[in-house]
Amino acid sequence: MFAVFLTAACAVVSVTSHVPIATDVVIRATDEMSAAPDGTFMTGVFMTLTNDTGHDVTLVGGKSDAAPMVEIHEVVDGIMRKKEGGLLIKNGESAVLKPGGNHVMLMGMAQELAAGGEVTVTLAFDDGSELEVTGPVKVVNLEQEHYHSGEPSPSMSGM
Ligand SMILES: [Cu+2]
Repeated sequence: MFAVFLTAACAVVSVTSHVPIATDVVIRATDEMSAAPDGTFMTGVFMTLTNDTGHDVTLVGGKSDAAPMVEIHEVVDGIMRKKEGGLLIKNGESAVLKPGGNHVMLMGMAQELAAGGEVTVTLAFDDGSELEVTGPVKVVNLEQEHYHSGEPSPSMSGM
């Protein structure tokens, strides 16, 4: 009995000490700007990840019931793209995932994501560890971030 109890206690410790801590998790509510050319929707997940694990970690991807695809993105010259190799968070440092910067991307969603609910995303790190984060779906201002690689076309939003 004692050995079983010890094993369970150790499992809890390993979960809390080897994964960064997520705070201020927000999922952006979709709108006409988040429609992909193939008719699906995509949106950003923003948060602060603080790495107190004792070692460097890299956020490499994730999964969510809300979307078939989850990618790690960066924004370069106002255009977002997949961040090759993932997002490195050095030990003792925090990574701020925000509009116009690095973010987690939910992709391939069949429906728009209305403000008001909650979404859970399981983040995956390069060492095989996972972190489940849940945040509210909110309207987030995206003026610094273009969701399409072409020029913004406000005139098309009414079509
Ligand atoms: Cu993105």
